[in-house]
Amino acid sequence: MKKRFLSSILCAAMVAASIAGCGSAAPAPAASEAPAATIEEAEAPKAEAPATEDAGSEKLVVGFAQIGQESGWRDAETMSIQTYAAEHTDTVELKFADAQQKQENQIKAIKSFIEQDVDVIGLAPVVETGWDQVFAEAQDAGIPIILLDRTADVDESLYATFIGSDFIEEGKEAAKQMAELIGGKGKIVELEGTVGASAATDRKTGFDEEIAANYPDIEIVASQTGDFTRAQGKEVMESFLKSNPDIVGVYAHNDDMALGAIEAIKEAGLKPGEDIVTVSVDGVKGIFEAMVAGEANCTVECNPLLGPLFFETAAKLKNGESVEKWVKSVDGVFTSDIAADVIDSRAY
Ligand code: GYE
Repeated sequence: MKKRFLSSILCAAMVAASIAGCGSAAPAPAASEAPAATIEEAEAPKAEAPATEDAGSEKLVVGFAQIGQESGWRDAETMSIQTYAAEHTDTVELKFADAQQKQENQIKAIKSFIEQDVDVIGLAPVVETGWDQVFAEAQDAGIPIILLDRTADVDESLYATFIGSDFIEEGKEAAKQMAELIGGKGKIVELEGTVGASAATDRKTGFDEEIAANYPDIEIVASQTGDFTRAQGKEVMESFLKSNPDIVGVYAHNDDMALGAIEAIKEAGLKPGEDIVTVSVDGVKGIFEAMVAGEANCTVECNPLLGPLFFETAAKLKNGESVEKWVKSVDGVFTSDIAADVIDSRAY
């Protein structure tokens, strides 16, 4: 109990520090620097461009190859991008492709953006490998690529920048939170994200390494992919529970899978949040509701509201300005103790 209390103070302090940081930070990078819960401002409609603006100035044309609709997090990101475009039709044109979870569809979309000669291509790579050729084609056509929210395993010269979180750090933080929740010992299971996705590979590496290095009495007895979806999170958790009846915790690489796992735990006649604790990543509304209901324990935030920063970065690239190779999001950690206090301020 004491530990939980301390962790809630830590969370509250982090939130306070982030809010303070938000207020004093420079406006453009603030979208990524601020915790998602406090950046609604970045999504607010901007003032219309003045009528005097050069009527002949070209719009920024951006193609974005989205992964699909696997999670609440993904939907929030899509909404952030589309809302920004809809609110800036005077300066921005968005060509949006939903690849329905398939790399081949993302590659087709990129090729079509190249044919249409867009100014900048944005991509959330469903998996890390297999991009060299199509990225080289974009480079030959003089079109910069922005990697949004997931990284690609290619030479750095093939893309302009990566905008997103540090998944290894998220995994390490999740491990610390899990250890605290279960008192440093016990058997736990891990629900992995999409096989080959940077967000899954790194969240696993960070978590597993932190446990192995610092918590010898915690054993990860099973680890399997649930593809970042609620349905598969539930399905995999059902089989975990059958073969490992004595587990005390579940770590899920995203909240949607944790929400699926919570359903499975309940159907097995156990109490999620008590008999089996949950730690997951993202910070979507659904996990806050579960925490308020006492059925989930902790989420490590990962900001999906990247639309404004994405377009601002694309505009810089079009103007030939330099951008950092990694624009890192700074995210918070939320435990059930403070969920009720912050749930209304959550923007996604
Ligand atoms: O955590 C998960 C989504 O790439 C960071 O993808 C993103 C991850 C996010 O499906 O919910």
